[in-house]
Amino acid sequence: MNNMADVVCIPYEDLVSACLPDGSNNINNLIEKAFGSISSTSLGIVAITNVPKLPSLRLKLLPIAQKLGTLPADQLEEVTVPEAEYQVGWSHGREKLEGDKPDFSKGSFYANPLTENLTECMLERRYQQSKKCNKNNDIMEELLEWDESFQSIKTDEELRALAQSNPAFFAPNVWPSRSMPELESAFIDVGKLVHEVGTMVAKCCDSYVSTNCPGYEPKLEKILRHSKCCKARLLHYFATENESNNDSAEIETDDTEFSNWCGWHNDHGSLTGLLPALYLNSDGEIVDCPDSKAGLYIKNRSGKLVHAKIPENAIAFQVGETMQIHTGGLLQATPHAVRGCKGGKVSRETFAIFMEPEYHSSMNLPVGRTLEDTQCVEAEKWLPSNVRTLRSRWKLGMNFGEFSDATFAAFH
Ligand SMILES: O=C(O)CCC(=O)C(=O)O
Ligand SMILES: [Fe+2]
Repeated sequence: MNNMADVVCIPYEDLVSACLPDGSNNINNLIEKAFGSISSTSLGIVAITNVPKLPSLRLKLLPIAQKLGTLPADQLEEVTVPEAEYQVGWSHGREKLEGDKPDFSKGSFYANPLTENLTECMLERRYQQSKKCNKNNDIMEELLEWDESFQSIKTDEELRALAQSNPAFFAPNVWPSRSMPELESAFIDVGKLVHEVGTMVAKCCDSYVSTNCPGYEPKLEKILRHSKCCKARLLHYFATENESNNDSAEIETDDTEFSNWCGWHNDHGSLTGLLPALYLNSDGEIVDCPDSKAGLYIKNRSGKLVHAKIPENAIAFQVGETMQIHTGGLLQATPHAVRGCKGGKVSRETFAIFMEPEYHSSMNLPVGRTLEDTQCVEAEKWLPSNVRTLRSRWKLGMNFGEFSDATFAAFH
């Protein structure tokens, strides 16, 4: 059974030209095919190909994931932050897989590529806003209107108190500067590149949604452009030991058995950027994956299980549940999981960048779209029954921080 599918691809140059101000080169048809809820084959993922500088930056970053994952325990300890609930720095065995099993199959290193310290960055912005808000400065005006924390948080102390009580959301970055000094710049360079391309993808999403929902006020691009809340995750999937490769076996029908590298889930932010994974042997050499069935799987709108193939020169982008809410379900997140590699003692390295609104951003629907459109049963039908659905974590009136807390509690 070969259920390998190419994802919808958009050359980088076409993305750039779709973002030109006159809008004549829009790619609404491709956005619908990749992300749209009305497209039955949509996988909720798109690959932007031929991104300049990507191949060299990717090859600089991903091998570091393996080196980090195999550092001695005491060095990993130095970048492990239990007070931040392992949401910055190194995290291993802290997430729960389906069935509440702790996940030891991968290690993650989390940091924000846009700012070292989200709280300080927000405080600095407040200072700028208070200084300049009477001046006729278009960018500052847009930012002031966009920044919902400015209205709901009255003093700097209030913001500091919120940050202290939500370290998983606000904790500053930590870096293994002594044991892995090359990580920081490699991580930030790729993170910023993905964020830049993601902002263009978001603009094209705005264009598609505006065409299909007259009450929509474009917000996806603004979120990506203004939000400093961006969590990137360098992933090292440990080689699976003692499992033989039985290439003739059909895909297991049991989802839990199948998703042994990364359990089934929907991403919960606005847009996730994802690099094509690199497979390495234990000497750190790049190898072809010895198991043709290993890798990223997605369930499409009709529940079909698809092995997603991301071209090597591309950055993939996936719809998150926050984007699903903000578009009233016109664009939909899709359940995905990673199947482990059997045999060959090969590890898998990748990088995911979760681009999110800030803590106080509202999670409202566009005018003209209903709750039923948004948390559409179809979008949740294909999650394994023990994975918490969107409707169980999100209620109208929540802000992103509250939604994020509810989601975090469901998976930890
Ligand atoms: O490793 C991958 O390809 C996907 C990772 C993923 O889905 C996630 O971190 O949310
Ligand atoms: Fe994911």
